[in-house]
Amino acid sequence: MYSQGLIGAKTDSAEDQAFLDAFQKRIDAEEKIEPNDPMPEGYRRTLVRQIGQHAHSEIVGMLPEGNWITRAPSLRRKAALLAKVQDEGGHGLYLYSAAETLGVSREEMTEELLAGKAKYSSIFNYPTLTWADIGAIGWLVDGAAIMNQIPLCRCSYGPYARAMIRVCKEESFHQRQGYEIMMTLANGTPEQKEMAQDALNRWWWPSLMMFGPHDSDSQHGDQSMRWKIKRFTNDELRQQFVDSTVPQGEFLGLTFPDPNLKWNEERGHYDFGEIDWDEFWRVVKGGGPMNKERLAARQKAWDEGAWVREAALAHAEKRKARAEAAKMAAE
Ligand code: FAQ
Repeated sequence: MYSQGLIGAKTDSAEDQAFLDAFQKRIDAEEKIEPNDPMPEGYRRTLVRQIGQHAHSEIVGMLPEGNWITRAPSLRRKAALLAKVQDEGGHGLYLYSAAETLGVSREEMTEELLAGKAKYSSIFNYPTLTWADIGAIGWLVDGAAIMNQIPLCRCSYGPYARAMIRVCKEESFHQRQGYEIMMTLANGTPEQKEMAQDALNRWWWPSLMMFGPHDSDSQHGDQSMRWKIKRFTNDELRQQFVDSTVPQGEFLGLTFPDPNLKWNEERGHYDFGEIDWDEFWRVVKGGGPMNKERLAARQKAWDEGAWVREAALAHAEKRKARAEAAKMAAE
């Protein structure tokens, strides 16, 4: 049920070795692949899968934080959070548009999500229990998203790479607003500091899971690296994230929930403990604390938006008919 759908997959594509080699040569020469260029079906399918998953993540990712807009502690915090959540909606739309250049519609992608065939990031299946969680999401979840997305600005597929440039700029603002919330709490009353610590305790491991399985278990990793869709492996990005985030947590005076986390002078990196992969796969396969609620919320929004889609279509048809009538009258 949870294998990613391959929308529009062609099974009869005749791709001989010469075609595949010529394509790889373009990739190796760092040429951007554009929508009308010939491309292997596997390349197209990989992009539809990844960009679709990414788009769904942005849209589902609006839900945990949206939960706190009405309860933000000040007008300033509310305005910033509102802007952040709106940005995420915008990111989802750029990404759906980028995927549409590969011949799938947003409607098809949404249907795959609602049918449980398309994935979205595991991180959004955890609940936001306190205001500190909004700080932790900005700091850690957006921080992890940036680490993963900066290299995607150099992805071989032009529309995805270009969409990522603006997305990364906005994610950077999101990360700072989250860190600022954490800083305020960490320097506040003992109760506020405890809230920040509790949020770090709950969000740290799920944030590390955002980077995906170990390289040895990453089904698509090698091929995506060869096609320069991915520029770094899951484990490389996870390590970069740990290395840059731990000093930030130490500056806040907080403790990471990992007794094995320590600087390794020889490697020039932090060592860290093993991720609970059973939990990761359980959440990916629909068994996380909030999976059902998240999909139910998306289903409700889709159902309630049906009249808007119908009205937009009827309006577009009317305009087209009017334009055609005007053209005929002029002839
Ligand atoms: N959750 O072979 P790999 C954000 C799946 S945006 C769920 O290594 P790949 C902004 C994977 O799909 C966050 N599923 O796969 C924001 C595959 O399943 P499939 C989203 C996961 O594609 C912030 C299977 O496991 N970012 O946070 C996860 O080479 C704050 C095997 O994995 C993106 O989507 C997971 N964590 O590498 C919004 C970035 N990890 O498809 C609101 C673009 C793996 O065969 C608030 N995506 N899987 O059925 C990527 O870079 C890649 O797709 C990876 C996975 C790195 C996520």
